[in-house]
Amino acid sequence: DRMNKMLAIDIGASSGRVILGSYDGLTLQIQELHRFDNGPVFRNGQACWNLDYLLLEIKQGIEIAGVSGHVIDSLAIDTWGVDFVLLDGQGEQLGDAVSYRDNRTLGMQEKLNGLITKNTIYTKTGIQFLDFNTLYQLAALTEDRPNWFDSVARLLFIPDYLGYKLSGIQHCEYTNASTSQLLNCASGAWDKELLELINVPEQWFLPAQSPNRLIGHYNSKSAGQIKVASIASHDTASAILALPVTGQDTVYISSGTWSLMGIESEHALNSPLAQSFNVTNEGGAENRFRVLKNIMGLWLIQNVQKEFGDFSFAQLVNLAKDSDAFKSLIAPDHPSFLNPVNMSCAIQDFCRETQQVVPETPGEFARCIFESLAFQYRKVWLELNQLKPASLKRIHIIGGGIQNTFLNQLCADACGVEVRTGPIEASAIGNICGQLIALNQIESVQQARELVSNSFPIKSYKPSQTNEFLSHWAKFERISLDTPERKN
Ligand code: ADP
Ligand code: LRH
Repeated sequence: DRMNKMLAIDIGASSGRVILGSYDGLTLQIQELHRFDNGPVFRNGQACWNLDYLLLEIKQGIEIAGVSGHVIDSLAIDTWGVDFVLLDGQGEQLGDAVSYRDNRTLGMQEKLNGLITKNTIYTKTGIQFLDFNTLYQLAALTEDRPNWFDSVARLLFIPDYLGYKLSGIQHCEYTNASTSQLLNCASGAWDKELLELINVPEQWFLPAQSPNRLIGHYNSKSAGQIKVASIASHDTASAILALPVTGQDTVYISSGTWSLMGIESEHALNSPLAQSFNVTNEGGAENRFRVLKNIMGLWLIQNVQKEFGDFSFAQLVNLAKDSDAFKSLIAPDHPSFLNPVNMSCAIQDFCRETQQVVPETPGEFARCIFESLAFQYRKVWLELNQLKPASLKRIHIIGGGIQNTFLNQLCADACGVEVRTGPIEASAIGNICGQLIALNQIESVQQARELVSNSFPIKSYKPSQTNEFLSHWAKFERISLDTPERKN
């Protein structure tokens, strides 16, 4: 029998890659064919995504596969959540693809609070309150009402839009649509009341369809006609599909630009306790829920890296190791870190305003960021343990961030449990497994996870310095509460 070959087009907030997956019926192998930078760009005064550039890079990656002689069964796209493109009646893009980091949503949550209770929104959608949810982005847009607004015929989320540009097919995939905070978590349908509240017609949306199905074709120059699959197109959903464990005793962290930390559940956990932790219930493959929290993640170090210029991530990790422990801590999720003009200055301001030592060197910044993330992991670990008492045994980290072995160890130390890591390219691997399901080569998420576990190595980290973390826990709690105002 010949191998199945699939292309995963996985675009995170910091980089995009085209990865070839080869499946021989027993194991899966991956090979990176193309990698390109991604990040917010400024357009018309707003933080946006450069989708034309991303499309060119995607097409280039597909041609690399063709020119290398690979016969490709299918391809599929996953990206970050919440953001979207609007189309007119002719299917042409209207306005820019504004990034979730743009500040147009400032104050929108408060505005909607006057019209509907947070409790109603949470009970309906199960989605965590984040300023940048599609709900608040659309509220900001309808308030702005640019002159093209009345011409809108369709809203496509970013991966659906990129898929449309390849295949001509307009589609709405469920896992990514669920991040909008506009889907009802019980029915999976668009919530009419929420849409009316923000003056958005329901016709803009297609019904959200569960992933792992074939939806169209792409005609490439060198690889011929390739099937286009719809997989769990929210990158985090694909990453969690590729978790090499099937038990219910594991907390995952999908570690990249964001750290998405949580558990999988058959049912949405949208109780008042869950709401008090602002835990989200995003949709997963096979109608499972991703009960998780967003943590600001490696975005913090990405910015510091750019500001200091000369250091690789590996070098910053080494400098952090050589710096003093527990000198300065930040609350990673503080709004002042979402899109600051200068991250290093925002961190210094935070430390100054909370009466701590102010970091100055790259190593001191990196140490502060990694330790603070580890403390935040502990905070969320404790909350998840309250939602699932006595059942959680370890943490499993996937994604590019696991190359930071120092942070993996800090996570084990701070949480006082074993941490396992791998694979690195979890989103791309989950994307490929989704295609294998669409191609009828494997049957289920369970089988996908067994395949991942048989194909990629896993590392283990045992907790060692938990007492040191515990002795600074009260300080972390203090600075987490005592937070300065958001500046923008
Ligand atoms: P995303 O998909 O959100 O763009 P990735 O999953 O690709 O992000 O993870 C990228 C992050 O992984 C980087 O921001 C960096 O912090 C971390 N990383 C990558 N390589 C290394 C390395 N060699 N050492 C330490 N950290 C690394
Ligand atoms: C991670 C991610 C995350 C979303 C954010 C917008 O890439 O998709 O799950 O909350 O980006």
